[in-house]
Parts: sequence; C-alpha cells; structure tokens
Amino acid sequence: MDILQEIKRLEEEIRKTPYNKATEHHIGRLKAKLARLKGEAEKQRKKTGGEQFAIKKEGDATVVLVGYPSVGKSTILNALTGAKSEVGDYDFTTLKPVPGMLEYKGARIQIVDVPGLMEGASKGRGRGREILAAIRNADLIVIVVDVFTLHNVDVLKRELYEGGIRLDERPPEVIIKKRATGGLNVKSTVPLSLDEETIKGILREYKIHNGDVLIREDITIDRLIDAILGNRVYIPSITVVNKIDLYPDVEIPDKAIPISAEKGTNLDVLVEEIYRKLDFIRVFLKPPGGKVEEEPMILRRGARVEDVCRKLHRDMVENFKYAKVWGKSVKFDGQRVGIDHQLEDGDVLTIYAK
Ligand SMILES: Nc1nc2c(ncn2[C@@H]2O[C@H](COP(=O)(O)OP(=O)(O)OP(=O)(O)O)[C@@H](O)[C@H]2O)c(=O)[nH]1
Ligand SMILES: [Mg+2]
Repeated sequence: MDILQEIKRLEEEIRKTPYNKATEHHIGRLKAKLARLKGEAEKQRKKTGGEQFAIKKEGDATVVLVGYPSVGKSTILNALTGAKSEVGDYDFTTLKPVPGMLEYKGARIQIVDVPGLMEGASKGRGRGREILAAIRNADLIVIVVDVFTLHNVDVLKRELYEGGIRLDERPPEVIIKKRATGGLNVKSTVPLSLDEETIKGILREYKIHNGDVLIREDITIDRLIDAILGNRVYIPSITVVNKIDLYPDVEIPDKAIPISAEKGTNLDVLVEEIYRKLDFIRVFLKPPGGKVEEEPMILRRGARVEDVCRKLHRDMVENFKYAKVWGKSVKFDGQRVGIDHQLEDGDVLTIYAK
C-alpha cells in the first residue's frame, strides 16, 4: 500500500470508530500515525518540485486575503490600498501574490492578494500548496466569500487547517523535553480528559520514548499532535462577505462583515476590524538626553525591546547595552530593562547602545 492509500485507510478508520474512553487510546494512535504519514506525503511532493511564491513582508503587519476565485479579493485590495491588482469577471485572474499598503492610525498594514484557493488546495490543486505556504506568513487572515457562496467559509477553513494553519487558536500549552533514557514522564497543571496512556501512545508514535512532558491545558488529541509536530502556525482571522450590493438581504454568518468592495460599502468597518485584530501597541522613543519623539513606533502586542532594536537598525541588537522604560510595562518610571523586556501600549523607551 502506498502512503496515499494508507492515509485514506486511516481517515476511514478514524471516521468509523466511535470516540469514547475505551477507544480513545486507539484513536490517539491512529491520528498520530495519520499526521505523520501526511507529513511524509508532503515531503515527497516537495521533492517533486513546485516553485514557491513567497511574499516579502513589509510594514508593521501583513494581512492576506484568502478566498475562492472571483469573490472579489483583488477588488478589495485595490479599494483598501490603491494597489492595481488586475480584476476580471473570470476565475484565476490573479496568478501570483500582489501586495498593497494600507495606512491607518499610524500603522502601515501590508495587504496581500493571493490567487484563489479552493477545495483540494492542501493536496496541491490549483497551486494550492504554494498559496498555502504564502498564507502561512500572514499576521492576520481575511477569509473572503461572496453573497452567493457563504458555504465556502467552511471549505476554506478546512483547507487552511489541512495546510497546517490554525485559525483563532492559541498554540498548545505543551512543553516536551526529549531525553536519552528514563521513560516518559507526563505532568500536568490542570486535570486532563485524555488518559496518560493515550498521551504516551501518541508520543511513542513519534518515536518519543523518553522525556519530560509538561501539559498546561486540557489538551485534545489533535492539539497534542500539533504540539509534537511543532510546525503549525497560529493566525487570527476575520470573515468577510463581499458583493453585498447584489443581495442586500443575505443572511450574514455570525461575526462576518458584509461589504461591497465595488461600491465601497462598509470598508471602514473592515479596516477598523483589521486594525483591532492585529492588536498593535504604540511605543514612543526618547533618545538619550533628548525629547520624546512625537511619532510612535507601531509594534504587535507581546513585542520586546529586541523588536524595537530590529526596527531601528540591523546592528542595534548587537550593540544594545540596556534600555530605560517609562509606562505600564515597568514597576517604576525610568526602570532599567534588558533586551527581552516585554513592552506595553504607550511605553516610552530610551535605548543605550555601545
Ligand atoms: N457587484 C459586485 N461585484 C464585485 C464586487 N467586488 C468584485 N466584484 C466583481 O467580481 C469579479 C471578480 O473580482 P476580482 O476582484 O477579480 O476577484 P478575485 O477574488 O480577485 O478573483 P481571482 O483573482 O480570479 O481569484 C469582477 O468582475 C469584479 O468586478 C462587489 O462588491 N460587488
Ligand atoms: Mg484576483
């Protein structure tokens, strides 16, 4: 049996096996095996070529528009950024990623229009794998459907999932330390629904027979496998329903934003939601002995002093001595901090270099 057949067989068996305490361990092993085989199949495909079209990240964050052909992705890009991505009333007008820049509240947000994605993309249909690889770089994904194809939201989410992209999910709280001997030692800080034997069975499926595993959430089989593989990306998302001008009474799914890119309807709401979801913070720089700069530096929440250094100059990280911070991230004003210090919105920062 070749890998693809084996994958089919496993998927079939997982579908047919009812999930309960008695089958949990078995399903855990099957899912682990399935994920491993999919990884191998992916590697084989990569060897057989397929040129990548990566996006060069620019600005303070990158947003990618993802949707079926002809839903209006290029029209949206053009309306938001003034880019000139080709628009056509036929499928696959856009053949490679096209970037544009949106400036909003001081942030420079790169928006990227990628070719249409569809069912089977994760298996390589319609250059799907290259498109998925490009999408993985995004800081935010905007899923675009039009008023006639609302059901494609689920298809797109499934393809992204199969492509290793986890939407609106936090990374699993699992730390795995492999060791040479001593068996598997599983510890958790919260009560677990999964049996320890299921967890160990999954780890062994990945040839992890010795080591310490610390679990800090009530983990599922799928999230445990994601943690072991470690190659998933976790990206927030927004869903947009376009062409609302053609069918104003359509029932909009929960939390989705109805727009008309052509008529300009509701684009302000979309832009505000993009800005909000990107979770920016503003940090004000103060040169040593100088005055606080008026223009803030825009960073993502969770950013550290190191990220500021990188934005300032490529040698800054190397030449960094220490920094002083005034604001919410420190206990007292003018506190001296290191390069790993995490900043907060509104902080003032002075960097001292060698
Ligand atoms: N009525 C209406 N038509 C729209 C709207 N947005 C886009 N269109 C039309 O829909 C068609 C497809 O638009 P594109 O922007 O090329 O779609 P796309 O998603 O980039 O398509 P591909 O590049 O093929 O993946 C064009 O004829 C657009 O003029 C809208 O809000 N309302
Ligand atoms: Mg297009």
